[in-house]
Amino acid sequence: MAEKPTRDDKFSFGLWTVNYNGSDPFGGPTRAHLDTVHVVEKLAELGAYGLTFHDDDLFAFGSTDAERQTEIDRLKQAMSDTGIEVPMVTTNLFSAPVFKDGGFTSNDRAVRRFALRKVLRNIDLAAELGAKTFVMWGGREGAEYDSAKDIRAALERYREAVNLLGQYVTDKGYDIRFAIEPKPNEPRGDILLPTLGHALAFIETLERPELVGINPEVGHEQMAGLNFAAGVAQALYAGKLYHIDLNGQRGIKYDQDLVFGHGDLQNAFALVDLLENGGPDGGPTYDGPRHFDYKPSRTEDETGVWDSAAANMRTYLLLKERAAAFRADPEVQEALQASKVTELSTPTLGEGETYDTFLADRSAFEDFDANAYFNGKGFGFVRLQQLALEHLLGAR
Ligand code: ASC
Ligand code: MN
Ligand code: MN
Ligand code: MN
Repeated sequence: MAEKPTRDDKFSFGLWTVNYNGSDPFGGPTRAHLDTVHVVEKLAELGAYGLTFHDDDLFAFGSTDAERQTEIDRLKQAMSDTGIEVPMVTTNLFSAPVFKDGGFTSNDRAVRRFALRKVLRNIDLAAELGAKTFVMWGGREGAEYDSAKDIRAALERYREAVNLLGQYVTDKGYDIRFAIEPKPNEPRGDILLPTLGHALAFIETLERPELVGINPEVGHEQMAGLNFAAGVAQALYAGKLYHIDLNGQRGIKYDQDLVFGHGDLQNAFALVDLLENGGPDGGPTYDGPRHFDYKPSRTEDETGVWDSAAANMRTYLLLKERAAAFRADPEVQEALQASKVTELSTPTLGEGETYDTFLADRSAFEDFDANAYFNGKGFGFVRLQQLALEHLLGAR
């Protein structure tokens, strides 16, 4: 059975996650606010290594400079008392009424200028606290009505903003990279850069694409009906997995932010296998924070909050253990061979083969009997998936 989490597991939590007070569009808070220092102490006790936050989680929007500094100092003290780090910081451009039509892409230019200044100030704080990643979730960057937003202009303003931020961290010499977090909808009817694929394409248009990657969230891709583990594999393939938000989601509905594994468990297994083992071909893995962006359900009290925080980490470690057993099982190795999963890593063309030699290879086409080739034989993918499921269930 998986051990208790340690700092080496690199588990981190958003301050807004354990501090979710239960408010939803239909009802108010069911829990009291938790003080930041208490949160840091509890997370350290549970075995996490990191805390992340939006500026407004740490000090309320509109705080005076003195109030802001008091909260920063209290956090710093808690960090040095517990060893908790701040690996990532993000800016809230979605809660305050002024951002009702977005921040970087509000139709209102003064709002866009204010949003950018808010972010620049928060980047200074991120650098001061040693954060290496700056996440941008553009929750209000979107629209409900097609006629209300010029999407091409909005993308151009988004690009303008991120280019400025890239220039800023470069000039300041900050060791910070940006990670864009996609989400298809909620709170806006449609959000810009709705999936990780949209974000990856956008990043290539930037002045400093190397400074910008993505922060995909399990539930956000699943809200779009997409396969999260497959999307993360593409992000790793592109060298763009700069951060990750782990949680659980059950199908295409509102953003549930459940505990990691409390949604599509088989896909969570595939994800942990990918992050830890690099998948079947042992490709690139991920060594950044395992960051949980979840919401303890509003039915829970404070004990339930810490139980749910611990559950995220324990589930991750259990899946890691099960994924290692899956990879080590000789029958799985044999099934991967039989299913030709490993054969996909062999280049389609031979070494040094040109289209001339390829066209001259009669065995590839003229003499290839496509109708008889498989002779009714299948790939055996179902057997392979059942082996994965049995490892996931602890039955092997
Ligand atoms: C973020 C992030 C989200 C949202 C959400 C706010 O920074 O990653 O998914 O903000 O948690 O409630
Ligand atoms: Mn979410
Ligand atoms: Mn998130
Ligand atoms: Mn979230």
